[in-house]
Amino acid sequence: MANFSRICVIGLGYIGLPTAVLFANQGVEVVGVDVSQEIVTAVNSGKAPNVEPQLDILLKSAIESKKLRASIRPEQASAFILAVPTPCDEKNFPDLTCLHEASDSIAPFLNPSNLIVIESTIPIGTTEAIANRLAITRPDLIFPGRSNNMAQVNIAHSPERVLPGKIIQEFTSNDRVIGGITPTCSNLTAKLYRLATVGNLHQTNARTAEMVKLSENAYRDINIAFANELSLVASKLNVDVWEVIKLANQHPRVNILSPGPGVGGHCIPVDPWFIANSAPNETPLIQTARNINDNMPEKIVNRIIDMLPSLDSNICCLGLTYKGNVNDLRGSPAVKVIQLLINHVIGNIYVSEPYINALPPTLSNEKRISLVNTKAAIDHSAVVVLLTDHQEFIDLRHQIPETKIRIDTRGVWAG
Ligand code: SAJ
Repeated sequence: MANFSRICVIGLGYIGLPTAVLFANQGVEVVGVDVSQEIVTAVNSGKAPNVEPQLDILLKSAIESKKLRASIRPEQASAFILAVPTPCDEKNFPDLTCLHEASDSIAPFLNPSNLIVIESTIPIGTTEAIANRLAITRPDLIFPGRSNNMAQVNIAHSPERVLPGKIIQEFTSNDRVIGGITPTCSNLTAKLYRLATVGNLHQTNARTAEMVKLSENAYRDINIAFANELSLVASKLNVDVWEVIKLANQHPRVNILSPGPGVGGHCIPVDPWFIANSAPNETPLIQTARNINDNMPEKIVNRIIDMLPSLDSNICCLGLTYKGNVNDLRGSPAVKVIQLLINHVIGNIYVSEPYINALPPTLSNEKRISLVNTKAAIDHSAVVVLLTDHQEFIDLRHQIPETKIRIDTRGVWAG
Protein backbone atom coordinates (compact mmCIF):
# COMPACT_ATOMS: atom_id res chain seq x y z
CA MET A 1 0.00 0.00 0.00
CA ALA A 2 1.39 3.34 -1.03
CA ASN A 3 2.10 5.64 1.86
CA PHE A 4 0.72 9.13 1.35
CA SER A 5 2.38 10.89 4.24
CA ARG A 6 1.47 14.35 2.96
CA ILE A 7 -0.89 15.56 0.25
CA CYS A 8 -0.65 18.99 -1.31
CA VAL A 9 -3.96 20.23 -2.78
CA ILE A 10 -3.47 23.11 -5.20
CA GLY A 11 -6.53 25.39 -5.39
CA LEU A 12 -8.88 25.80 -2.43
CA GLY A 13 -12.03 26.53 -4.38
CA TYR A 14 -15.32 24.69 -4.33
CA ILE A 15 -13.62 21.36 -5.21
CA GLY A 16 -10.12 21.75 -3.74
CA LEU A 17 -11.20 22.79 -0.26
CA PRO A 18 -13.65 19.91 0.34
CA THR A 19 -11.04 17.52 -1.11
CA ALA A 20 -8.36 18.81 1.27
CA VAL A 21 -10.76 18.72 4.22
CA LEU A 22 -11.95 15.17 3.53
CA PHE A 23 -8.42 13.73 3.24
CA ALA A 24 -7.38 15.61 6.41
CA ASN A 25 -10.35 14.18 8.28
CA GLN A 26 -9.10 10.71 7.33
CA GLY A 27 -5.90 11.47 9.22
CA VAL A 28 -3.68 12.39 6.25
CA GLU A 29 -1.51 15.49 6.60
CA VAL A 30 -2.77 17.97 3.99
CA VAL A 31 -1.34 21.27 2.82
CA GLY A 32 -3.97 23.31 0.98
CA VAL A 33 -2.51 25.88 -1.39
CA ASP A 34 -4.19 28.91 -2.89
CA VAL A 35 -2.89 32.03 -4.65
CA SER A 36 -5.35 34.15 -2.66
CA GLN A 37 -4.03 35.21 0.75
CA GLU A 38 -7.64 35.97 1.73
CA ILE A 39 -8.66 32.34 1.12
CA VAL A 40 -5.55 31.00 2.90
CA THR A 41 -6.31 33.14 5.96
CA ALA A 42 -9.99 32.17 5.98
CA VAL A 43 -9.19 28.45 5.72
CA ASN A 44 -6.54 28.61 8.46
CA SER A 45 -9.09 30.28 10.73
CA GLY A 46 -11.57 27.47 9.99
CA LYS A 47 -13.92 29.50 7.78
CA ALA A 48 -15.04 28.11 4.41
CA PRO A 49 -15.34 30.79 1.70
CA ASN A 50 -18.17 28.84 -0.04
CA VAL A 51 -21.55 27.85 1.34
CA GLU A 52 -21.64 24.04 1.26
CA PRO A 53 -23.50 21.72 3.66
CA GLN A 54 -21.20 20.13 6.32
CA LEU A 55 -18.08 21.85 4.98
CA ASP A 56 -17.72 24.35 7.84
CA ILE A 57 -17.83 21.71 10.54
CA LEU A 58 -15.42 19.37 8.74
CA LEU A 59 -13.04 22.24 8.02
CA LYS A 60 -13.03 23.26 11.68
CA SER A 61 -12.20 19.73 12.78
CA ALA A 62 -9.40 19.41 10.17
CA ILE A 63 -7.83 22.68 11.33
CA GLU A 64 -8.21 21.87 15.03
CA SER A 65 -6.60 18.45 14.59
CA LYS A 66 -3.76 20.22 12.71
CA LYS A 67 -4.10 17.74 9.85
CA LEU A 68 -4.90 20.62 7.46
CA ARG A 69 -3.11 23.89 7.01
CA ALA A 70 -3.39 26.37 4.17
CA SER A 71 -0.48 28.12 2.52
CA ILE A 72 0.18 30.50 -0.32
CA ARG A 73 2.89 28.18 -1.78
CA PRO A 74 3.27 24.45 -2.32
CA GLU A 75 5.75 22.26 -0.49
CA GLN A 76 7.13 18.75 -0.83
CA ALA A 77 4.50 16.03 -0.58
CA SER A 78 3.90 12.45 -1.69
CA ALA A 79 0.85 13.40 -3.77
CA PHE A 80 -0.27 16.62 -5.44
CA ILE A 81 -3.91 17.17 -6.39
CA LEU A 82 -4.55 20.01 -8.84
CA ALA A 83 -8.05 21.49 -8.46
CA VAL A 84 -7.85 24.86 -10.15
CA PRO A 85 -10.35 26.55 -12.50
CA THR A 86 -10.22 25.78 -16.23
CA PRO A 87 -12.64 28.31 -17.73
CA CYS A 88 -13.32 29.28 -21.36
CA ASP A 89 -12.12 32.52 -22.91
CA GLU A 90 -14.50 34.92 -24.76
CA LYS A 91 -14.32 32.74 -27.88
CA ASN A 92 -15.19 29.63 -25.85
CA PHE A 93 -11.69 28.20 -26.08
CA PRO A 94 -10.20 26.60 -22.95
CA ASP A 95 -8.11 28.88 -20.78
CA LEU A 96 -5.57 26.63 -19.07
CA THR A 97 -3.57 29.46 -17.47
CA CYS A 98 -4.38 28.43 -13.88
CA LEU A 99 -3.58 24.77 -14.58
CA HIS A 100 -0.24 25.69 -16.16
CA GLU A 101 0.58 27.97 -13.23
CA ALA A 102 -0.40 25.24 -10.75
CA SER A 103 1.77 22.63 -12.47
CA ASP A 104 4.69 25.09 -12.75
CA SER A 105 4.29 25.89 -9.04
CA ILE A 106 4.72 22.26 -7.94
CA ALA A 107 7.58 21.45 -10.36
CA PRO A 108 10.39 22.51 -7.96
CA PHE A 109 8.95 20.32 -5.18
CA LEU A 110 8.65 17.05 -7.12
CA ASN A 111 10.58 13.95 -6.07
CA PRO A 112 10.82 10.40 -7.42
CA SER A 113 7.71 8.30 -6.54
CA ASN A 114 5.43 11.37 -6.35
CA LEU A 115 1.88 11.23 -7.70
CA ILE A 116 0.15 14.14 -9.46
CA VAL A 117 -3.63 14.01 -9.97
CA ILE A 118 -5.48 16.57 -12.09
CA GLU A 119 -9.06 16.95 -10.81
CA SER A 120 -9.82 20.05 -12.89
CA THR A 121 -11.96 19.49 -15.99
CA ILE A 122 -9.66 19.57 -19.02
CA PRO A 123 -9.68 19.15 -22.80
CA ILE A 124 -8.70 15.73 -24.16
CA GLY A 125 -4.92 15.34 -24.22
CA THR A 126 -4.19 17.81 -21.41
CA THR A 127 -2.90 15.27 -18.86
CA GLU A 128 -0.23 14.13 -21.32
CA ALA A 129 0.56 17.76 -22.17
CA ILE A 130 1.07 18.56 -18.47
CA ALA A 131 3.44 15.57 -18.18
CA ASN A 132 5.43 16.96 -21.12
CA ARG A 133 5.46 20.43 -19.61
CA LEU A 134 6.81 19.10 -16.30
CA ALA A 135 9.39 16.98 -18.10
CA ILE A 136 10.83 20.12 -19.67
CA THR A 137 11.06 21.91 -16.31
CA ARG A 138 12.43 18.87 -14.47
CA PRO A 139 14.78 17.00 -16.88
CA ASP A 140 16.25 15.23 -13.82
CA LEU A 141 13.02 13.22 -13.33
CA ILE A 142 11.39 10.60 -15.59
CA PHE A 143 7.74 11.33 -16.36
CA PRO A 144 5.18 8.78 -17.60
CA GLY A 145 4.62 8.22 -21.29
CA ARG A 146 8.22 9.08 -22.16
CA SER A 147 10.16 5.95 -21.25
CA ASN A 148 8.53 2.51 -21.02
CA ASN A 149 7.24 2.06 -17.50
CA MET A 150 10.31 3.68 -15.98
CA ALA A 151 8.44 6.74 -14.77
CA GLN A 152 9.53 8.18 -11.44
CA VAL A 153 6.63 10.61 -11.21
CA ASN A 154 3.10 9.28 -11.79
CA ILE A 155 0.35 11.41 -13.34
CA ALA A 156 -3.39 10.81 -13.70
CA HIS A 157 -6.63 12.63 -14.40
CA SER A 158 -9.41 11.87 -11.95
CA PRO A 159 -12.18 14.37 -12.66
CA GLU A 160 -14.33 15.70 -9.88
CA ARG A 161 -18.01 14.78 -10.32
CA VAL A 162 -19.58 16.31 -7.24
CA LEU A 163 -22.73 18.41 -7.31
CA PRO A 164 -22.50 21.80 -5.60
CA GLY A 165 -24.88 21.59 -2.63
CA LYS A 166 -24.05 17.88 -2.12
CA ILE A 167 -20.27 17.98 -2.46
CA ILE A 168 -19.33 16.23 0.80
CA GLN A 169 -21.85 13.44 0.37
CA GLU A 170 -21.00 12.91 -3.31
CA PHE A 171 -17.21 13.10 -2.85
CA THR A 172 -17.27 10.30 -0.32
CA SER A 173 -19.74 8.04 -2.13
CA ASN A 174 -19.78 8.70 -5.91
CA ASP A 175 -17.90 6.39 -8.22
CA ARG A 176 -14.73 7.95 -9.63
CA VAL A 177 -13.08 7.56 -12.99
CA ILE A 178 -9.29 7.36 -12.81
CA GLY A 179 -7.27 7.86 -15.96
CA GLY A 180 -3.56 7.32 -15.49
CA ILE A 181 -1.01 7.97 -18.20
CA THR A 182 0.15 4.41 -17.37
CA PRO A 183 -1.60 1.62 -15.40
CA THR A 184 0.83 2.29 -12.53
CA CYS A 185 -0.36 5.91 -12.41
CA SER A 186 -3.98 4.67 -12.23
CA ASN A 187 -3.19 2.12 -9.51
CA LEU A 188 -1.49 4.70 -7.32
CA THR A 189 -4.32 7.20 -7.82
CA ALA A 190 -6.88 4.55 -6.86
CA LYS A 191 -4.94 3.91 -3.65
CA LEU A 192 -4.98 7.62 -2.87
CA TYR A 193 -8.75 8.09 -3.33
CA ARG A 194 -9.54 4.86 -1.49
CA LEU A 195 -8.44 6.78 1.64
CA ALA A 196 -11.37 9.21 1.31
CA THR A 197 -14.15 7.59 -0.72
CA VAL A 198 -16.17 4.38 -0.60
CA GLY A 199 -17.34 4.75 -4.23
CA ASN A 200 -16.11 2.40 -6.94
CA LEU A 201 -12.88 3.48 -8.61
CA HIS A 202 -12.92 2.77 -12.36
CA GLN A 203 -9.48 2.73 -13.92
CA THR A 204 -8.81 3.73 -17.51
CA ASN A 205 -6.32 5.86 -19.44
CA ALA A 206 -6.00 9.65 -19.18
CA ARG A 207 -7.59 10.58 -22.52
CA THR A 208 -10.64 8.40 -21.84
CA ALA A 209 -11.09 9.90 -18.36
CA GLU A 210 -10.88 13.41 -19.85
CA MET A 211 -13.58 12.60 -22.39
CA VAL A 212 -15.80 10.85 -19.82
CA LYS A 213 -15.96 13.99 -17.70
CA LEU A 214 -16.69 16.26 -20.65
CA SER A 215 -19.34 13.84 -21.93
CA GLU A 216 -21.16 13.87 -18.58
CA ASN A 217 -21.59 17.62 -18.57
CA ALA A 218 -22.38 17.81 -22.30
CA TYR A 219 -25.04 15.13 -21.76
CA ARG A 220 -26.67 17.24 -19.04
CA ASP A 221 -26.44 20.41 -21.13
CA ILE A 222 -28.10 18.72 -24.13
CA ASN A 223 -30.89 17.34 -21.97
CA ILE A 224 -31.57 20.69 -20.34
CA ALA A 225 -31.57 22.28 -23.83
CA PHE A 226 -34.21 19.75 -24.89
CA ALA A 227 -36.36 20.73 -21.89
CA ASN A 228 -35.85 24.42 -22.68
CA GLU A 229 -36.80 23.86 -26.33
CA LEU A 230 -39.98 22.09 -25.23
CA SER A 231 -40.81 25.06 -22.99
CA LEU A 232 -40.57 27.42 -25.98
CA VAL A 233 -42.81 25.15 -28.07
CA ALA A 234 -45.33 24.78 -25.24
CA SER A 235 -45.48 28.50 -24.62
CA LYS A 236 -46.05 29.18 -28.35
CA LEU A 237 -48.82 26.56 -28.54
CA ASN A 238 -50.37 27.49 -25.20
CA VAL A 239 -49.63 24.22 -23.40
CA ASP A 240 -48.35 23.87 -19.83
CA VAL A 241 -44.79 22.52 -20.26
CA TRP A 242 -44.56 21.39 -16.63
CA GLU A 243 -47.58 19.19 -17.01
CA VAL A 244 -46.24 17.82 -20.31
CA ILE A 245 -42.92 16.90 -18.68
CA LYS A 246 -44.54 15.46 -15.57
CA LEU A 247 -46.76 13.21 -17.67
CA ALA A 248 -44.06 12.27 -20.20
CA ASN A 249 -41.81 11.27 -17.30
CA GLN A 250 -44.38 8.67 -16.25
CA HIS A 251 -43.04 6.64 -19.18
CA PRO A 252 -40.50 4.15 -17.78
CA ARG A 253 -37.78 5.17 -20.24
CA VAL A 254 -38.32 8.95 -20.33
CA ASN A 255 -36.70 11.41 -17.93
CA ILE A 256 -36.97 14.97 -19.24
CA LEU A 257 -35.11 17.57 -17.16
CA SER A 258 -36.50 20.95 -16.10
CA PRO A 259 -36.66 24.03 -18.29
CA GLY A 260 -35.45 27.22 -16.69
CA PRO A 261 -34.00 30.67 -17.36
CA GLY A 262 -30.79 29.13 -18.76
CA VAL A 263 -27.80 27.10 -17.65
CA GLY A 264 -25.26 28.65 -15.30
CA GLY A 265 -22.39 27.65 -13.06
CA HIS A 266 -18.79 27.21 -14.07
CA CYS A 267 -19.03 23.70 -15.54
CA ILE A 268 -22.03 22.88 -17.69
CA PRO A 269 -21.93 26.07 -19.82
CA VAL A 270 -18.16 25.63 -20.29
CA ASP A 271 -17.21 21.97 -20.58
CA PRO A 272 -19.21 21.12 -23.76
CA TRP A 273 -17.05 23.68 -25.58
CA PHE A 274 -13.95 21.65 -24.69
CA ILE A 275 -15.37 18.87 -26.86
CA ALA A 276 -16.89 21.13 -29.52
CA ASN A 277 -13.71 23.13 -30.07
CA SER A 278 -11.58 20.06 -30.52
CA ALA A 279 -13.99 18.59 -33.10
CA PRO A 280 -16.14 21.47 -34.46
CA ASN A 281 -17.46 19.63 -37.52
CA GLU A 282 -18.49 16.57 -35.56
CA THR A 283 -20.46 18.35 -32.81
CA PRO A 284 -23.54 20.18 -34.21
CA LEU A 285 -25.73 18.76 -31.43
CA ILE A 286 -23.43 19.88 -28.61
CA GLN A 287 -23.08 23.36 -30.13
CA THR A 288 -26.82 23.75 -30.75
CA ALA A 289 -27.59 22.78 -27.16
CA ARG A 290 -25.13 25.38 -25.91
CA ASN A 291 -26.78 28.04 -28.05
CA ILE A 292 -30.31 27.09 -26.97
CA ASN A 293 -29.34 27.32 -23.30
CA ASP A 294 -27.39 30.55 -23.77
CA ASN A 295 -30.41 32.16 -25.47
CA MET A 296 -32.82 31.32 -22.66
CA PRO A 297 -32.33 34.54 -20.62
CA GLU A 298 -33.44 36.56 -23.67
CA LYS A 299 -36.51 34.34 -24.16
CA ILE A 300 -37.43 34.74 -20.50
CA VAL A 301 -37.08 38.53 -20.76
CA ASN A 302 -39.47 38.52 -23.74
CA ARG A 303 -41.93 36.45 -21.72
CA ILE A 304 -41.71 38.88 -18.77
CA ILE A 305 -42.21 41.91 -21.03
CA ASP A 306 -45.28 40.30 -22.61
CA MET A 307 -46.81 39.83 -19.16
CA LEU A 308 -46.04 43.28 -17.72
CA PRO A 309 -49.12 45.48 -17.14
CA SER A 310 -47.00 48.40 -18.39
CA LEU A 311 -43.33 49.17 -18.99
CA ASP A 312 -43.20 51.29 -15.83
CA SER A 313 -44.40 48.42 -13.61
CA ASN A 314 -41.99 47.49 -10.85
CA ILE A 315 -40.68 43.93 -11.02
CA CYS A 316 -39.62 41.65 -8.18
CA CYS A 317 -36.90 39.14 -9.15
CA LEU A 318 -36.45 36.26 -6.75
CA GLY A 319 -32.93 34.82 -6.90
CA LEU A 320 -29.59 35.68 -8.46
CA THR A 321 -27.40 32.60 -7.98
CA TYR A 322 -26.99 30.06 -10.80
CA LYS A 323 -29.16 27.46 -9.07
CA GLY A 324 -31.06 26.90 -5.84
CA ASN A 325 -29.50 26.73 -2.36
CA VAL A 326 -25.96 27.77 -3.38
CA ASN A 327 -24.24 31.18 -3.11
CA ASP A 328 -22.49 30.98 -6.47
CA LEU A 329 -23.15 33.70 -9.06
CA ARG A 330 -20.82 32.40 -11.77
CA GLY A 331 -22.52 32.32 -15.17
CA SER A 332 -25.87 32.83 -13.49
CA PRO A 333 -28.78 33.10 -15.95
CA ALA A 334 -30.72 35.08 -13.30
CA VAL A 335 -28.10 37.83 -13.44
CA LYS A 336 -28.29 37.83 -17.26
CA VAL A 337 -32.10 38.07 -17.18
CA ILE A 338 -31.96 41.14 -14.92
CA GLN A 339 -29.16 42.73 -17.00
CA LEU A 340 -31.26 42.37 -20.16
CA LEU A 341 -34.55 43.25 -18.52
CA ILE A 342 -33.42 46.61 -17.14
CA ASN A 343 -32.81 47.83 -20.71
CA HIS A 344 -36.39 47.11 -21.73
CA VAL A 345 -38.38 48.50 -18.79
CA ILE A 346 -38.66 51.88 -17.14
CA GLY A 347 -39.82 50.72 -13.71
CA ASN A 348 -37.65 49.48 -10.84
CA ILE A 349 -36.35 45.96 -10.32
CA TYR A 350 -36.36 44.73 -6.73
CA VAL A 351 -34.10 41.72 -6.27
CA SER A 352 -34.24 39.33 -3.33
CA GLU A 353 -31.30 36.94 -2.88
CA PRO A 354 -30.84 35.43 0.61
CA TYR A 355 -27.40 33.97 -0.24
CA ILE A 356 -25.77 37.25 -1.34
CA ASN A 357 -25.07 40.48 0.61
CA ALA A 358 -24.50 42.84 -2.32
CA LEU A 359 -25.43 43.05 -5.98
CA PRO A 360 -22.69 41.90 -8.39
CA PRO A 361 -20.85 44.72 -10.25
CA THR A 362 -22.78 44.00 -13.48
CA LEU A 363 -26.00 45.09 -11.72
CA SER A 364 -24.88 47.41 -8.93
CA ASN A 365 -24.29 50.52 -11.04
CA GLU A 366 -27.90 50.62 -12.26
CA LYS A 367 -29.91 52.83 -9.90
CA ARG A 368 -33.24 51.15 -10.77
CA ILE A 369 -32.02 47.78 -9.47
CA SER A 370 -31.88 47.23 -5.71
CA LEU A 371 -31.26 44.27 -3.43
CA VAL A 372 -33.94 44.13 -0.73
CA ASN A 373 -35.59 41.51 1.44
CA THR A 374 -38.18 39.21 -0.08
CA LYS A 375 -41.20 40.86 1.52
CA ALA A 376 -40.18 44.35 0.39
CA ALA A 377 -39.37 43.10 -3.13
CA ILE A 378 -42.83 41.55 -3.49
CA ASP A 379 -44.68 44.45 -1.81
CA HIS A 380 -43.12 47.07 -4.12
CA SER A 381 -43.82 45.15 -7.35
CA ALA A 382 -46.68 44.34 -9.70
CA VAL A 383 -44.92 41.30 -11.12
CA VAL A 384 -43.04 38.58 -9.21
CA VAL A 385 -40.51 36.58 -11.25
CA LEU A 386 -38.94 33.49 -9.72
CA LEU A 387 -35.47 33.03 -11.22
CA THR A 388 -33.64 30.75 -8.76
CA ASP A 389 -35.21 27.78 -7.02
CA HIS A 390 -34.00 28.43 -3.46
CA GLN A 391 -36.07 26.49 -0.94
CA GLU A 392 -37.25 29.74 0.70
CA PHE A 393 -38.74 30.83 -2.64
CA ILE A 394 -40.36 27.46 -3.32
CA ASP A 395 -42.03 27.81 0.09
CA LEU A 396 -43.62 31.11 -1.03
CA ARG A 397 -45.89 29.17 -3.39
CA HIS A 398 -49.10 30.04 -1.53
CA GLN A 399 -47.97 33.38 -0.12
CA ILE A 400 -47.73 35.64 -3.18
CA PRO A 401 -50.80 37.94 -3.10
CA GLU A 402 -53.37 37.18 -5.83
CA THR A 403 -53.04 40.76 -7.08
CA LYS A 404 -49.49 40.13 -8.30
CA ILE A 405 -48.64 38.62 -11.67
CA ARG A 406 -46.41 35.58 -11.11
CA ILE A 407 -43.81 34.31 -13.54
CA ASP A 408 -42.24 31.06 -12.38
CA THR A 409 -39.28 30.27 -14.63
CA ARG A 410 -38.42 27.09 -12.68
CA GLY A 411 -41.80 25.40 -12.46
CA VAL A 412 -41.61 25.14 -8.68
CA TRP A 413 -44.93 26.89 -8.00
CA ALA A 414 -46.82 24.64 -10.41
CA GLY A 415 -49.65 22.46 -9.11
N1 SAJ B 1 -30.57 23.25 -14.64
C1 SAJ B 1 -31.75 23.39 -15.37
N2 SAJ B 1 -32.59 22.31 -15.45
C2 SAJ B 1 -32.30 21.12 -14.85
C3 SAJ B 1 -31.10 20.99 -14.13
C4 SAJ B 1 -30.25 22.06 -14.05
O1 SAJ B 1 -32.04 24.45 -15.92
O2 SAJ B 1 -33.12 20.21 -14.96
C5 SAJ B 1 -29.65 24.39 -14.55
C6 SAJ B 1 -29.33 24.82 -13.11
O3 SAJ B 1 -30.31 25.68 -12.62
C7 SAJ B 1 -27.97 25.47 -13.29
C8 SAJ B 1 -27.31 24.62 -14.37
O4 SAJ B 1 -28.38 23.96 -15.05
O5 SAJ B 1 -28.10 26.79 -13.75
C9 SAJ B 1 -26.32 23.61 -13.86
O6 SAJ B 1 -26.78 23.02 -12.66
P1 SAJ B 1 -26.62 21.47 -12.34
O7 SAJ B 1 -27.19 21.23 -10.99
O8 SAJ B 1 -27.16 20.66 -13.45
O9 SAJ B 1 -25.06 21.23 -12.36
P2 SAJ B 1 -23.78 21.91 -11.64
O10 SAJ B 1 -23.13 22.82 -12.63
O11 SAJ B 1 -24.10 22.46 -10.31
O12 SAJ B 1 -22.86 20.58 -11.46
C10 SAJ B 1 -22.56 19.82 -12.61
C11 SAJ B 1 -22.81 18.33 -12.29
N3 SAJ B 1 -22.72 17.54 -13.52
C12 SAJ B 1 -23.68 16.64 -13.84
O13 SAJ B 1 -24.68 16.48 -13.19
C13 SAJ B 1 -23.45 15.84 -15.09
C14 SAJ B 1 -21.77 17.85 -11.26
O14 SAJ B 1 -21.91 16.45 -11.02
C15 SAJ B 1 -20.36 18.16 -11.76
O15 SAJ B 1 -19.37 17.74 -10.82
C16 SAJ B 1 -20.26 19.66 -11.96
O16 SAJ B 1 -21.20 20.05 -12.98
C17 SAJ B 1 -18.85 19.99 -12.39
O17 SAJ B 1 -18.11 20.58 -11.57
O18 SAJ B 1 -18.46 19.62 -13.49
